[in-house]
Amino acid sequence: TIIILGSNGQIGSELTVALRKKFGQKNVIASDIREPQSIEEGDIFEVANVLDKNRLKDLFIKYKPTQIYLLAAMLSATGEQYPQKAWDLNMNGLLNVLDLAVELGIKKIFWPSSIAVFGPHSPKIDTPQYCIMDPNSIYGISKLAGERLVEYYHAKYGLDIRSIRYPGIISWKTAPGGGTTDYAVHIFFDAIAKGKYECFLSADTALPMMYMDDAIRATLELMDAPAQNLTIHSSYNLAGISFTPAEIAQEIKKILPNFEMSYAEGDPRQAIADSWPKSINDEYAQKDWNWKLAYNLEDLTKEMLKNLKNN
Ligand code: VAH
Repeated sequence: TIIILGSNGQIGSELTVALRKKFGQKNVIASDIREPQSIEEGDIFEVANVLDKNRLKDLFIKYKPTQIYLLAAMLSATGEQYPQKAWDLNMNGLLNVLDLAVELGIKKIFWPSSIAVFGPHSPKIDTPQYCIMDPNSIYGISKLAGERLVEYYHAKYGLDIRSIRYPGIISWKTAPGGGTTDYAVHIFFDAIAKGKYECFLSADTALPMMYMDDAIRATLELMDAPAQNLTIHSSYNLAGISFTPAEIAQEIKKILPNFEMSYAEGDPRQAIADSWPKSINDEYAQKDWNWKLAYNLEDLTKEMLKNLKNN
């Protein structure tokens, strides 16, 4: 069986659907701190707080998972409002899963990192797998510490834990919660609903982004890769596509000519975005597990507007 912790989130909700398709509905247990809005007939859901180690242990003993996906975390913007909670959730949630996986012999774990692990002194363009990493958001600090932990648990206990440094992820099914890259999701919702969007990042703020379908496929392909091919045991860079708010607005205008973009000044998320890379080098993902991106900015824009129009 497969357990996803944080199954209600932006990635978790779509990963749960993909895993049920891949492994069968009966073999996938979705779990989050509260019940989701809707549970389909036959779906298995368990309420659990990843900070409640005993509850997690009960779940792991009950379902004997061969894989665990830990998606529960507090993202960058919310983390700056509640730094102690962000650190507690992101670090102790991970430690609970790592220690229980060692204790119970759970074979494979997926844990997401982020481009947020890079900071002001990291190279901004074509950021490499290995470089200076001085994150200055609590979320980025917790993800960098998490990467050090997962590499340690792999080396010390032989844990097969795999990870991706996700760029900003763009999707339409579940709204993101408290991220800095969320503008690239909200812009589509507002373009359809209001024909205009006021962006909280400046027009020239380039960030690495990725369409959700690519992010989910990358996750499953990494988890399916033969362990002996993997040379990175912290977290794999994944490049996605880099664009600015002005560029994505331009792409939307090709389909919705009357769309109007405006920019708000002084949003605290600007400083977080400015500390992150503009583009990422993912040669290790290409080499170790043959990663290939499918959706470019044009494809992503078409998909998002098509799905939101029909949704
Ligand atoms: C955030 N969406 O904005 C997340 C992600 C790279 C960005 O980590 O915090």
